[in-house]
Amino acid sequence: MRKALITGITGQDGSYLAEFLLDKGYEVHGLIRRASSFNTKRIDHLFEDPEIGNKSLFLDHGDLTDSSNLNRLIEKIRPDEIYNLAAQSHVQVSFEVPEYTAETDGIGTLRLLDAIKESGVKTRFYQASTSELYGGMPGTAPQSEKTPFYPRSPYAAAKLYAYWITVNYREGYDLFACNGILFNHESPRRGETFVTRKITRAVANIMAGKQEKLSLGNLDAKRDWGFAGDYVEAMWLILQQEKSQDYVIATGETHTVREFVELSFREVGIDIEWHGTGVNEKGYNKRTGKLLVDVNPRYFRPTEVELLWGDPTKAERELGWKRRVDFKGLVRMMVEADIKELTGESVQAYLEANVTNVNS
Ligand code: NDP
Ligand code: GDR
Repeated sequence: MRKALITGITGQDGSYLAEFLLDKGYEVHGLIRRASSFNTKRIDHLFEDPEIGNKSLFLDHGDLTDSSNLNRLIEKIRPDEIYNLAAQSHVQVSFEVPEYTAETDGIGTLRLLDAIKESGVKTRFYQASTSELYGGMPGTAPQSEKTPFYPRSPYAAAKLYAYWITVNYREGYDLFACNGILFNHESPRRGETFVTRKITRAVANIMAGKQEKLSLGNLDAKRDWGFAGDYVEAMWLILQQEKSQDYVIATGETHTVREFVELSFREVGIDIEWHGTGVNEKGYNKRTGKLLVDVNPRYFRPTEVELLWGDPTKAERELGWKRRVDFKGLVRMMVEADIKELTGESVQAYLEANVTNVNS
């Protein structure tokens, strides 16, 4: 039985990856942080499965800021594969906690790599690198493994260090260490403060009469959004190759935040009509004239990344990987899940029973 260690197992990607690896017959170990309340919501269902719970899935307390703990865990578990997904992953928050973000996302990666090197444990290491590395490089899209980096946030700068220290330990100490440069990927398990989930939750809340309107920041930002479930397969494939290398994982399409908003509301039968520009831009229900979306500068970032658009050619050719869920499918999946979570009903059933909410 192969053993994998996942840092960040309680996060969006960690939960999908744990499912994926358990399904492949791995023994999965997850690093979790001690919290004052339960933080295992995304993986609790795995423990409820008698085939998996207590047999193939194990959790250990730890933190990427604590080297002695990481050294001990690697010695104890001796994993065949390590997926380093743990991070302070919110770009806007990284402007508020830059030093902590650097400690966790940058030096945390070094701590893990060094623990592997010092332990002598033969393992394969995956680093969760990000399209944020490309940041503000003008005139370079779609972005591939060859595109230069230009980080535009404390988060991206910390991840830049993590990227290069992974390359350095690969070259210097012959570790099997790879970067997956993943573009944005979302799901019904996405954290509620990332823009996609914020939008789909707001659509569900507005439909249920629990929220008046949705306030957003930059509506013109463009992102290459895929489905997290597809992306964890790519992480695994990267570690199954003969040679350790770095790969861009993306859909090859880019869309604005505005398009994500429009499509999400369309899923529940609402067309958005935009008026005004910049901070004065507002989105109305085209049929009723009701205000549904506005812009709040508190969601602007000191430095913004305007365009991310990935070129997944290398991954498609060498890993045989391709995204299954497209942009429309992703929006539909997330809106449906949020309506179901809030009302217990499908979108169809909900719309039939609440026609007035759409039109009022
Ligand atoms: P989430 O924010 O959903 O999950 C982050 C995970 O890291 C959580 O399990 C969190 O624990 C854990 N964590 C945070 N700080 C520490 C720490 N100091 N020590 C140990 N664990 C910690 O992120 P995603 O699942 O979306 O992303 C996974 C990784 O991929 C991250 O590194 C992210 O930066 C990167 N990435 C994500 C992309 C995306 O679009 N989702 C794209 C490219 C890269 P807790 O639950 O306790 O908070
Ligand atoms: P991002 O994701 O910064 O790309 O990082 P996020 O969803 O936070 O922002 C995407 C774009 O939407 C704009 N935006 C808003 N963002 C948020 N969060 N809230 C808003 O109200 C809002 N309004 C507009 C942002 O300005 C931005 O342009 C994610 C994270 O998962 C990182 O960890 C990962 O590395 C990258 O994706 C790839």
